[in-house]
Amino acid sequence: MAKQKTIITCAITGAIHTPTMSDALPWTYDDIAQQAMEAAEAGASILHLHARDNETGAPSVNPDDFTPFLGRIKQATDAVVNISTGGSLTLSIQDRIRPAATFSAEMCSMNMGSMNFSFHPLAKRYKDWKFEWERDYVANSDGNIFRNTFRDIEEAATTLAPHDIKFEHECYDVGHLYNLKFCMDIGLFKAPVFIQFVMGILGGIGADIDNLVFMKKTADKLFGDDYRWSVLAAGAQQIPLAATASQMGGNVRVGLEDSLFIRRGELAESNAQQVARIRHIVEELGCDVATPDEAREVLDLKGGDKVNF
Ligand code: KMH
Ligand code: ZN
Repeated sequence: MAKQKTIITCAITGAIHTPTMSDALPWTYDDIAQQAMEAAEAGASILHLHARDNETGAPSVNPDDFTPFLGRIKQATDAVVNISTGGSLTLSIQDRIRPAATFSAEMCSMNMGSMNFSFHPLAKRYKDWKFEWERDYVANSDGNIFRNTFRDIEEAATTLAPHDIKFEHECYDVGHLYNLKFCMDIGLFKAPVFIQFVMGILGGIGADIDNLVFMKKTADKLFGDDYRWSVLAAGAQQIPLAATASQMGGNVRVGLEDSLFIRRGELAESNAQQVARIRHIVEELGCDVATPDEAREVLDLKGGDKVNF
């Protein structure tokens, strides 16, 4: 059997948990479009996208804040567009799924459990904030629940079902894999699912190799070999764990949404720089990187001509 190619997802802009503490983080329509195109050029076959209000810089789930960059990305690249349904910690699931439904994207995220998704330690690290709202949003995240109840997941799944969108099932801990299995058993999602092991978020599982192996073994136990997977490690372990995942037969996600750095202590210049770095490592380690059409085939996507933008 031919060796599976590595799919690189790039998550372009921080919205839920990455304050704008680097000038490289794109948040305007133009910069999101530009960096997404460059990331695709560098080898990302999937672009995971959030939007920001272009006046306040706040995370936005208003489809009008997606329109200005979605069309440009589609015209300039054949990358798969994956729209976030995470939105922001404080929004309802009904609001959060609106962009994915409006644009009937090929993919969207699906967060598989509720958690105290917290990044409040950052409030002590920074003094000057790009946007004033970020100070309180970050500091108060220790008291915030990122709500993804079974009822929320069911609502998202049933609302989005007619759109034939492939989900990136974001699992932040081992229990979320069991949540996914339960949801599959009651018919909400069909195999083969695409699972993103999300590691290194405070409130979820830590980003280390033992935990990655445990997540993978648990997923093997629950889903057999009828699933695809990828790793997103937030922060310093982003590139090291992605490299490890590629050697374990998994796919990788990088991007400034999850880490502002290219290596320890050095801010990344762009999303494309992170994509180029992981691509180089993966190829040096003997894996080939998937093109967008190869990613479409592996993940059984509906195709870029069936989206609504
Ligand atoms: N940045 C990830 C840790 C979403 O967009 O639905 C969380 C995320 C969630 O990507
Ligand atoms: Zn996201």
